[in-house]
Amino acid sequence: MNRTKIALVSLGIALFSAGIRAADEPVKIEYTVVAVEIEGAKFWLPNDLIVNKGDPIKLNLVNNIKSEPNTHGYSIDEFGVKQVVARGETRTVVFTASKAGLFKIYCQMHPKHIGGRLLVLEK
Ligand SMILES: [Cu+2]
Repeated sequence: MNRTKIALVSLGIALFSAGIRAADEPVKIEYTVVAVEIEGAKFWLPNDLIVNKGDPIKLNLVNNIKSEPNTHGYSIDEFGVKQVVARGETRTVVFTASKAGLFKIYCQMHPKHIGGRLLVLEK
């Protein structure tokens, strides 16, 4: 085998190894969740999120509601999530889904704002 072939085989082994290591690492779950208004009702969409216990979660919260008021909240009490997002802005929330179960997602500022559920599956 010449040096070029040895180098390519080594590179292939290195990439294969990197692939195995990456598969063992926890998957980072990232969702973009958008506040929208549909026929007068305000929603966070998608309203239901599904993750595995232990997953590190990143949520990008976008407020696209054009009507007043111009700020909306996004809360998940069990994971200490409590964010306020102004119209046209994006806020990021990072947390780990450390326990399994079904948890309420809601706007802490407006009880009528339709929230959702976070389903954390036991691995
Ligand atoms: Cu709201």
